[in-house]
Amino acid sequence: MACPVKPLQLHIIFLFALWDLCSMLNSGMLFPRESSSREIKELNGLWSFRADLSPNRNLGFEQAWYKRRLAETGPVLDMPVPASYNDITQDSKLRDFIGWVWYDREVVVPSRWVADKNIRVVLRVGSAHYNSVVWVNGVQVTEHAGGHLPFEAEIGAVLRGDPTAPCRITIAVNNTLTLETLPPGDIQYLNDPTRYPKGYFVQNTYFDFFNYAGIHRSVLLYTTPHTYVNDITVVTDFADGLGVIAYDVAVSGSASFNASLKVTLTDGAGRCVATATGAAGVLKVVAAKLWWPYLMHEEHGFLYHMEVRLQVAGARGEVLEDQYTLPVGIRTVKVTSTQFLINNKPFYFQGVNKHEDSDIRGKGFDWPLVVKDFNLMKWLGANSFRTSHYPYDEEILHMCDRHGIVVIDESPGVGIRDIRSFGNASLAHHLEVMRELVTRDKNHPSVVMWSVANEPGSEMPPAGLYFETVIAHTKNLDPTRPVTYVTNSNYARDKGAPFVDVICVNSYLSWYHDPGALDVIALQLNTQFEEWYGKYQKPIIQSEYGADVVPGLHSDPPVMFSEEYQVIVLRSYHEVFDQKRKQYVIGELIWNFADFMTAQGVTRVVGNKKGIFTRQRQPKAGAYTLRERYWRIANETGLLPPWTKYPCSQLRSP
Ligand code: BDP
Repeated sequence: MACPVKPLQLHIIFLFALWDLCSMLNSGMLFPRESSSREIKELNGLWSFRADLSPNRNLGFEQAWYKRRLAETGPVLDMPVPASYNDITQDSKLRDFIGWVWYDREVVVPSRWVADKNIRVVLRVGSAHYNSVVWVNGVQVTEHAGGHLPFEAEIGAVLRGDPTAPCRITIAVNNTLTLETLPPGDIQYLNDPTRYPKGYFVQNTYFDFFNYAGIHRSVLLYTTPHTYVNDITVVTDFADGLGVIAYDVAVSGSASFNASLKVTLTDGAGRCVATATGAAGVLKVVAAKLWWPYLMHEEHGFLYHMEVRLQVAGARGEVLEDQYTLPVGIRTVKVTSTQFLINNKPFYFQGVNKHEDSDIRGKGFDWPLVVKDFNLMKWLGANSFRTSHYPYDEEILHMCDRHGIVVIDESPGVGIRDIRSFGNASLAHHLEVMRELVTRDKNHPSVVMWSVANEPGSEMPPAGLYFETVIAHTKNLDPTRPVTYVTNSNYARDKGAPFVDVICVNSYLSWYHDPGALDVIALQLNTQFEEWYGKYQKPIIQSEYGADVVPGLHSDPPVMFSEEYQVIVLRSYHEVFDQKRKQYVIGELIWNFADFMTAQGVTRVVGNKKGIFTRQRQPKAGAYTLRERYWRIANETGLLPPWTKYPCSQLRSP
């Protein structure tokens, strides 16, 4: 008997039902895009800035600085947005400041936006570290807990309250980390009056990067019509050349009940390849072009464009429209006990770990840096990176989609090591952060796996239930992607490993363990892999390995911190990777792509120097070692067309 629904569709509809049932991702966080119905006004540039230096850091709230121009409350500085504020001035107090800082600026809002009640005016902050409160003309419009992720507020009502007033936006940001924030930290008061001045405190953190703060990503205003596309979810699959995109559109606004929706899919040349109607449906693409990773296919990073057009009848019978276009890549991801499959083909992560970090800007988004980093990754032959140790700017993920760079998308759950950070309040916040992260990044084809944490105290008793809960929650939010966390714990005592899909393990052999002993790496790494695989039978990624290098420091025989030492560490690891990647090792991510700033301490010489590039993005010897290796692996797969083949002899190696 003919089956009315084909198995492929059945599979995808099942995944979707699961997604719908569990995720409740209805409140969307669509990336702001201009369209015939949406406008954007960027608010990047110079803002007024004032750190609250009062002993309890609360003067700004006590004196209600949000009620007037910040410049009227006291002395202000020019502060660029986006940027971390820490390295902008010559003041070390500001570099290491903990507490509330205040930003404000006035904005000219097009009068049309204010006059037309059918227009929603939304204020969006790409990210601010870490906790923020936002006011418009003295009225609080939103607050948000946590950095790295966007938040927004509809401000039309405030603007219309007094259309003649200039629109003043005030944002207060607090970088204090507590045992219940992500990442966790804690404030320690040092009360010995013979050693510290009164009220002296320090911010302890459990991660190895500088605690940069401020408004790190774009701030903008955007408009939508009153009834609007609030969210879109797509899940893709394919079989026998037929691509399938199951979509679900969440509509919000007073007239959402009588909205009609048309969905049109176009290919790279703008040709329409599929259409559908209704808030949920399936687009079928004949002879579909799949989304492939860089170096896995000649045409990597292929994207279709899915235009969602929503129509509702206005009060006078006129048609009101909203239009949003989402880039979509058709691809699948699966994990077996030994492989990571993209489009049913084994994928090997030959990649890097990164940081959002650079001179002067700190963690502030910067296009030249982003584009330079993509050029370097492609030069290196890297096909992937992990967003260690927090979600990166959405523009970076768009670049990954377009360039076919595969992403392990990590939450800011870095350094959950104090037993008190496994309590209910921390867990609730972690679940909320995962919800925000999946909501933001679920449609990126480049994102193939979620990482819920880095190097937590996963041997501690509460870690089992904690990670079982966070991982199950993430799988509920997104049943289509594997979930992991990155561990450096002992394989036999790791409490969360039973719940992850892929084992991601960090080790620093001949560095933190057996420093200087290069000859133990191969043996110990082999043991590491055999033990983890033996116990869990899950594929393994070496999610960090590496060695610090002071650029330009040479030594033969190699000693720690020299360029030669890093090269030998890398080669010793590679030897073992080459044996194990024939079995169950599915990837290697160098620590780190580039040198980055850390807190001051006796183990760090102006930051962490494990980069294969300097902080200014110049290659160290290790970069050439890795480049030679990555291109050799890429060429081995036999998938590359001749134009990408790099004869290894042309690659310089020290
Ligand atoms: C790992 C951490 C990473 C550090 C690295 C190092 O995951 O954040 O920067 O060690 O010490 O354990 O270089």
